[in-house]
Amino acid sequence: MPTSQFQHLKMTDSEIFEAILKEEKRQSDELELIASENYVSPAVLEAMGTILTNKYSEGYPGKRYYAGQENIDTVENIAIDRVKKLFNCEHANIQALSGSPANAAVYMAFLKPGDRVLGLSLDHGGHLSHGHPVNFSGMLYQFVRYGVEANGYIDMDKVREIAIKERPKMIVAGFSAYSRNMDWKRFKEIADEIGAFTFADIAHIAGLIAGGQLDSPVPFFDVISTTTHKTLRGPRGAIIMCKNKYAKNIDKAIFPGMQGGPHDHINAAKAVAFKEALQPEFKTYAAQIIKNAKILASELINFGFKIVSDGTDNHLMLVDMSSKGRSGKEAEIALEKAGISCNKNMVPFDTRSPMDPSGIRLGTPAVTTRGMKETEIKLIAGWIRDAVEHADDLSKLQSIKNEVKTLCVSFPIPGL
Ligand code: DSN
Repeated sequence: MPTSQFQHLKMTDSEIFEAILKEEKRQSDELELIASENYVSPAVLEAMGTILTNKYSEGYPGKRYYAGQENIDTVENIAIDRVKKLFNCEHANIQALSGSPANAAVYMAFLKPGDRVLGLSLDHGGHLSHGHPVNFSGMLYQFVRYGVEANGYIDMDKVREIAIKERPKMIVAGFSAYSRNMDWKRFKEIADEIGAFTFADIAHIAGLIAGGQLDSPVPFFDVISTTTHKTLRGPRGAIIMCKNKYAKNIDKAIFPGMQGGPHDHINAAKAVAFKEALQPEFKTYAAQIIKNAKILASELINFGFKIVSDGTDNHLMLVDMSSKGRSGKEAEIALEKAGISCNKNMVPFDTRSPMDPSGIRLGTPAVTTRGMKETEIKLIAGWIRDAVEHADDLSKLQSIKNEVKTLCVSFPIPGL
């Protein structure tokens, strides 16, 4: 429902109402190229805003610590069944509150503090929760790292060399800024050579896997986590999937290990999103995300931008702004002034800092949800070029912003 129709909020809390209204307008009038963001359907939004938020339901369906769970159990069982169908996994826990807590639960289920884990470096596209020293994962566990090569690809022979030398107890495969296919089978073969557990964090690409466009780690890996709000297009949250033999460990790690009461309103919205992702249209959506990303990458390359690994197999790309004499931060700011959101990002082997890196990360899940295709993506690529090349020209940025708004009005976000 459009925010303007929220009669109660408008009456009781005009400050918050106004802020939400303005954010709705910002999202409507501007282009979202942050690779991890998306727009949920009105049905997902409705489920999130329900009285299920009033309930406490520690435990799992049929085994709760509080009374009054018959409807909550129905919701959770439906959500679990849908995840199993969507990803063809043996066991699913849908209670994780978000990606990092899900990953914390995975580590808790499989490791002891101090155990050695192999993961992709954050500055080569990994994630904070894959062992960065400022994150709980890097503080509690002894992470060793693999990275990408100069060509921007992970070299699986190098991963094997590091794994054999370091003998980690777990290998983590997953990323927040890597644009190439993951060789899940090879990761598993390497892990088997050294007796390590395999953990895939598919937060970024879960929707592309569910939509049948990318290979799945589920047949090979011991445990898989994903957030539900990126390409999967659900509410903010996460799930964990694993082989049946690890089900108890994962469930115990989530509750009582990590979390208290699950967020039942969010779990209902997850179930709604999983149903949407099971529809044939979702496959078309996932395929279009990748088509759009490939078009965006090739247009930008034609305009003289350097893209890490020279292209993409998924929904995202890293653009090295030094190819245009800009920093990532300068590009992010110029694009924001032009009505285009993205995030500054380190590129592999970056000599700059995380707060002022060389690159930006771009992704197509959100613009694809709006229905944008090749024609619109080409326009967007042109605006990116113009904004970056005229980053100091405020009137140019404003004129791009006006054009962005005109395009956005023709491709409204769902439910508005
Ligand atoms: N913040 C997410 C992203 O943008 O990739 C990862 O946690």
